[in-house]
Amino acid sequence: MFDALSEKLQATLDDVRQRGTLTETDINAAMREIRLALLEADVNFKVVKSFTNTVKERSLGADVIGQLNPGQQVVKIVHEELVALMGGESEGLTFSSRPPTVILMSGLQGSGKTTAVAKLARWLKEEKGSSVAVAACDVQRPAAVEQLRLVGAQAGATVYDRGTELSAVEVARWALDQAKQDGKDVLIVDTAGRLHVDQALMDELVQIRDAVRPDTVLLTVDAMTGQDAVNVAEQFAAAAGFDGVVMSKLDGDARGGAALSVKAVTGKPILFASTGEKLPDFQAFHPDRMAQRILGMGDVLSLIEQAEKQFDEGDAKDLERKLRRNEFTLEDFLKQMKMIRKMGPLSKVLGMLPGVGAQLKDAQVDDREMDRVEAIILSMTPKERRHPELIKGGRRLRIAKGSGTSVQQVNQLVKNFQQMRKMMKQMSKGGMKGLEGMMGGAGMPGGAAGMGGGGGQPQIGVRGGSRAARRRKK
Ligand SMILES: Nc1nc2c(ncn2[C@@H]2O[C@H](COP(=O)(O)OP(=O)(O)OP(=O)(O)O)[C@@H](O)[C@H]2O)c(=O)[nH]1
Ligand SMILES: [Mg+2]
Repeated sequence: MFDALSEKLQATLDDVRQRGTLTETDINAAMREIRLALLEADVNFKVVKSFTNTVKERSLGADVIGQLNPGQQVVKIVHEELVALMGGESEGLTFSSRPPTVILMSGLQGSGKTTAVAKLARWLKEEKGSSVAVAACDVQRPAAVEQLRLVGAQAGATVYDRGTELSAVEVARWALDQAKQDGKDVLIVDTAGRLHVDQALMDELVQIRDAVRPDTVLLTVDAMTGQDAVNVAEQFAAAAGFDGVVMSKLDGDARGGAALSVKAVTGKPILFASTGEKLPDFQAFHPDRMAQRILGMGDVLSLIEQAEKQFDEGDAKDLERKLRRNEFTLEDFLKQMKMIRKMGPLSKVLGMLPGVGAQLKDAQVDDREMDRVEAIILSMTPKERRHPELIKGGRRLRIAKGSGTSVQQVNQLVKNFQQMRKMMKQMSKGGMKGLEGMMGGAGMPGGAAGMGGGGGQPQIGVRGGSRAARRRKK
């Protein structure tokens, strides 16, 4: 899914990202590429136009924020707009405060409704621990009832069916009573499809809706039908209404046009993605994760975002100045370490840096080591943090006791810090940036700029860091 689109967008954005500066001409060229890629992915042409216009406007007007270069900002904007295009923050299902929560499934014939009913039942059971019943309200064909009996049972749901003896509305009403009696958390109502959106279909849907008053009406659309799926959704929105989309058969859809257009055209988000014939092939749809997958940048984007949140430019400048003047103290070090830790466990932060993931396999990252370093520094007086050379004899013992460590560990930290400070001073001449330097990796010469680990090598609790650094230099 999205393979071709993904490839093209990535090529365009990689190119943009490499540039230090971006002219309006560069941006125009990039937008042309993006427009073509989206059109080839079968995205609705109006949607494409408005998408590229927004991205262009925002890119031209972007402020220079924090650590991002213009190219990175464009990547960020494209990502944000892709997320918005697919629905932004998805609200998910609405659950009733008085169970059962009722979900009504609608859609054209063969779109994947019955399959989606069973998959959703399973999903609710597994993810939310709900007790789920499904109602067989497709009474057009006996086979449809039989199909739901089968897949509903496989999904672990109670199946309410009356064969084809009653009308769809009657079955729906009866099933709701049953669900109440049985104390079910959720009732999902399967309905009949038609070849086309017609009045009879809409009338029946509206009648069932009025009978069971669903908390959420879902529309299943077949992603493989591309823009047809979007047109169908538009017709349903106008005629019967719905709250969210189940995009089915995404596994058979190489282009992704329907998934990218449906929210913009109907105003309703995709809530679930169905990606195969088996019951577990079903996921809640997360626009942000999907956008990341399309852009193929893994976690680089979330790193950009988090770095932006945690590091303000003023702090970075301040740090650089301190390093240059050799005024960097253990207090600053603690501050830096805390900033990094706010971004998540160290192993995760390092793993998010491009190219570092693989190296992490042999570099063990130990967050406990950082806990220890933090405890030691916190046990020092402010004066000691500014002048670590004072830490001798009795002071060492006091700090070790206060932090629950040993005198040797305190010694080691002070020694490593002094070594590091020397090294950082040298590096700062080559354009030191707060994050990179403290991470002891990611392209910094020397690699290990931290402390706490054993041996003579200063480390920030990253064992095997020197080996990784050697490999990086190759
Ligand atoms: N590959 C793939 N096949 C799917 C998916 N969802 C449904 N199908 C298949 O699509 C066909 C139709 O699915 P149904 O669930 O019966 O569709 P329906 O909308 O209930 O059809 P009617 O009841 O006839 O209106 C079945 O063969 C399903 O196995 C999916 O996500 N991926
Ligand atoms: Mg069906």
